[in-house]
Amino acid sequence: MNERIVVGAALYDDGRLLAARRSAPPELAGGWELPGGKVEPGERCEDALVRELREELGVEAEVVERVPGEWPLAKGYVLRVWTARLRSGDPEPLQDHDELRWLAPDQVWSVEWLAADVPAVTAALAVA
Ligand code: 9L3
Ligand code: MG
Repeated sequence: MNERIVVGAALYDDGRLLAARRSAPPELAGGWELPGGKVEPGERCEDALVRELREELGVEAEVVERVPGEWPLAKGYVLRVWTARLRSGDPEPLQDHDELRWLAPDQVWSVEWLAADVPAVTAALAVA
């Protein structure tokens, strides 16, 4: 069952990791996250991730590999993360974000990640 799973992408291009600043909801606004969102009933996690990146950023991405681990979110949701590669398009903040930033390895901790994303980013860096 894919109930209560949120998928996030450690999306890489040219060795840099994409961080997205949330503009909604108010309690998360201003925090940076790995882009993604809720898996729909019956949807594969990897398909949800590709769909979310298309909807939120207007890009086509390829899922590369699962980042081991699962991180708790509000309301019983959990965050699972995959590394992903940009195939086409230039990410734009189309939904729920007001800024995007490509982070070089030495810049990864220069943004204020959401609490759940801190361990997720740490784990993603370990596999990338
Ligand atoms: N969330 C946290 N970190 C992330 C993502 C993609 C999502 N990297 C949280 C924020 C919301 C919930 O999960 O509370 C659902 O995300 P969305 O569908 O609003 O993107
Ligand atoms: Mg989202």
